Amino acid sequence: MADTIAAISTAPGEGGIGIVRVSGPQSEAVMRKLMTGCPEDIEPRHAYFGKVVKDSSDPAAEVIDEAVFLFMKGPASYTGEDMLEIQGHGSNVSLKAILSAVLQSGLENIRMADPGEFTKLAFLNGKMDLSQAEAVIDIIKAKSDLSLGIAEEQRAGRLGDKIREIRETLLDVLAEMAVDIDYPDEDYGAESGAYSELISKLRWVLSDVEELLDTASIGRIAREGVRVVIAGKPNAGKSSLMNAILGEGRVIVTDIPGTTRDTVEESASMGGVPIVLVDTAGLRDSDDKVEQIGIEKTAQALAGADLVILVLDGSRGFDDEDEKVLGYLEKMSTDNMLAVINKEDLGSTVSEEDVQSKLPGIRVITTSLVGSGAIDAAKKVSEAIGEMTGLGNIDLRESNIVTNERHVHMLRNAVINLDEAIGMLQNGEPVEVAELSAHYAYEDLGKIIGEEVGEEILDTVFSKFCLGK
Ligand SMILES: Nc1nc2c(ncn2[C@@H]2O[C@H](COP(=O)(O)OP(=O)(O)OP(=O)(O)O)[C@@H](O)[C@H]2O)c(=O)[nH]1
Ligand SMILES: [Mg+2]
Repeated sequence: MADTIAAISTAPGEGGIGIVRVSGPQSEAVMRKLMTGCPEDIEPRHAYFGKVVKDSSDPAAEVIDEAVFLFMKGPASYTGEDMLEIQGHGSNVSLKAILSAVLQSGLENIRMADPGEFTKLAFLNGKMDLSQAEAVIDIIKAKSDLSLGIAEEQRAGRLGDKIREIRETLLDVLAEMAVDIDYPDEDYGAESGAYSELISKLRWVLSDVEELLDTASIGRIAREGVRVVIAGKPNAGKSSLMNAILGEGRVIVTDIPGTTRDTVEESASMGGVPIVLVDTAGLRDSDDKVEQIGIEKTAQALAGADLVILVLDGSRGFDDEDEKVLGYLEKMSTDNMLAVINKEDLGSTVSEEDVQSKLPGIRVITTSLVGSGAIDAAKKVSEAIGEMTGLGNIDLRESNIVTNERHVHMLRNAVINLDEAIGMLQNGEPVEVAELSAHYAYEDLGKIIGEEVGEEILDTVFSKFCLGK
């Protein structure tokens, strides 16, 4: 008999409800054993309310909890096997007690589930392909609307469908190559121009793969967030802006120039786009050792920035310190910069035109970060950043976005192998060799959806899951 596995599927901690999940042939028997007054005929997908005990045949059995018992008959379940959900109170203690009652029920072949094992079963039982199973982790771990939206598309099978479509085309090309290998005297061969047809078909496949690969940069942002670094001279209001965007007093703000000495990172979401916001030490020449190190860190943060918010003190005018700051931004395109002329409430001596004459093409906004101005400023900055990333209004239904590092790796391998195959045909090398490379590409793509994958890949993928999923 196949194993029956069990785990607590809800997050640890206190919750309204908590769920113990069971999958495998003994699921129904577990329900009979643990539920008092369990009906003779258990109707699948029907919610039964009852007491949870270790052994329902013992009238004196101690009650562990009251719960809803939900039995699902395979294959119409998440894993494809018979499944049982025991939905009790969200208490760590009672859930652990229910789980151990399941594990110690005396029924055969029951054990704790491994992390991700429910989803692994779903994959192995053909309920979803590997890219869909991986999307399940992404959904659980999503930190923004964008990453959730992409993961949801992938879970629905969008990426898998595209990969299957590309593979089908490639399979046709492989078949044509095989004909050429089997019947070399036929009307094929370099002279007849048949190679050029094979080449153009392989190029077509290649461009499809490359198109997917091109989305990986958006995928990275969805996964890691856009790195937005706030920079400027001391006292301009960088930390005040950071706090305004986060809506809390996260970093220290004082009127002493050089308050912020270290870079401070926080995750945020702007217009649905995941952001990693970095506050930095003000840039200036300093004799203070700690401040110098801080400034060095600012320079590093700028080097790794996707976008920079340059904060200027409008009340002080554009001075030598600002010029110094510009020096640090020299190598960066103004497309990736937002200038914020701050302290509008004190009257501004810096105009939008002044800034644009120094940094042609830069987007400029004016803010006041004191009092209620902070909310308005945060909104303005968020909107600008959302627009600059171009991700705020991305149409997920129109795009197939690759977020997963493993998928990116496989797509890159496929590109290399397709390139190789094309090159060989162009050089008039035997079709056999080119076919081999094209076949490797076919396998690379298959690995994305879980075909041609070994245990090792599966283990790596599913070990990233939490217990109970
Ligand atoms: N009047 C006015 N004061 C502001 C505004 N924004 C910030 N300040 C004040 O300016 C001073 C410096 O603000 P911070 O946010 O600490 O400036 P910073 O750029 O982080 O400074 P360093 O960390 O020293 O580089 C504080 O006293 C703030 O209250 C503003 O819009 N108007
Ligand atoms: Mg600061």
